[in-house]
Amino acid sequence: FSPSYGYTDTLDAEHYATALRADIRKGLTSTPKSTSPTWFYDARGSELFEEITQLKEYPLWRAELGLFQRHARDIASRTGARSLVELGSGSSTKTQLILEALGPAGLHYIPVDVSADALHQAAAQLVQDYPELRLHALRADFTAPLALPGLPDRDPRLIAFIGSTLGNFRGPTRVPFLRALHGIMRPEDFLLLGADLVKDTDEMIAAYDDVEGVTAAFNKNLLHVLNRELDADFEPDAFEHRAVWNEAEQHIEMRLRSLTEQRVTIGDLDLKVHFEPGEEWITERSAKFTPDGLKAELTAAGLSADRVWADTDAGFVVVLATA
Ligand code: AVJ
Repeated sequence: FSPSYGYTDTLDAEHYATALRADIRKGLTSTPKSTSPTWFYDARGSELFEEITQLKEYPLWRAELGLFQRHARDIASRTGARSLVELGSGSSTKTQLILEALGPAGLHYIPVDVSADALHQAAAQLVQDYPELRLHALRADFTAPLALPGLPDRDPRLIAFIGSTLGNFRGPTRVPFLRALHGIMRPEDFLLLGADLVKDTDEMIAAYDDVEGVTAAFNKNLLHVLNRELDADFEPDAFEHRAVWNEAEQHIEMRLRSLTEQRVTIGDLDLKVHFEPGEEWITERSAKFTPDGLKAELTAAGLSADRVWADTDAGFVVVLATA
């Protein structure tokens, strides 16, 4: 007997390639060059992100884990959810605490991620550990409108958007995104949000520039993805990893800095991209929040932050919001 799970891929080869090409063409012909962090997460990128979560310089992942260890029961009893939808589920490690608190028997769990490998790995393990869990993995880009696979009409749903993934949205796009989430929620549903807070600049930068160079490898993995997926000829050694705090926009920027003047060919785009010596390409933005700012954004999206759990040492909050 091997327990099974459902799987829907909304990012079939064609969708993935179309979205990748559009983003890379636009991003590498803009000034400054700037691309979406979505493309980091192939199998290797997902593995490197898992390593990042274990770094001493990256306390946010553990801070959120601790908040779930302390408050999962409270979250479960406040929501009474029988369906859990997780956006950007990755390895689903932390989600297990929520699953267990909600009661996995008969619970519908919909992990949503762009990485097929991460989804299959997590799903296979979860259905083995919780054979009565009704798991349906959804490979999708959750920044686009989401069609959820059949969930029971009755019973409240919990949408989990944890790990400070909301930080990947730029300021002006966050409220529209949250409003779209509000749009797929019914009055009885809940949103569980994890967000990293603004703190000491050096601490924030260190979280994206660890001494072991794991984050640098994660950043440069983008070049390997583009070489493979778009027939490009990026030379990873010709770029340097950088992490910078953007005070005006309240986000960390991960950048790839071109060490020399160079011209890169992206075969599948029929595009040659020129880099000045020292030119910096923004590969990810990771916004940091204040509790009041986050509440204001939720309110502007029609949501209300009913409960906030904080780790004040690490500077991280988990918010439970209602529609
Ligand atoms: C998964 C988007 C929350 O921004 O902290 C970690 C990704 N990038 N180190 C973050 C990431 C570099 C992470 N998020």
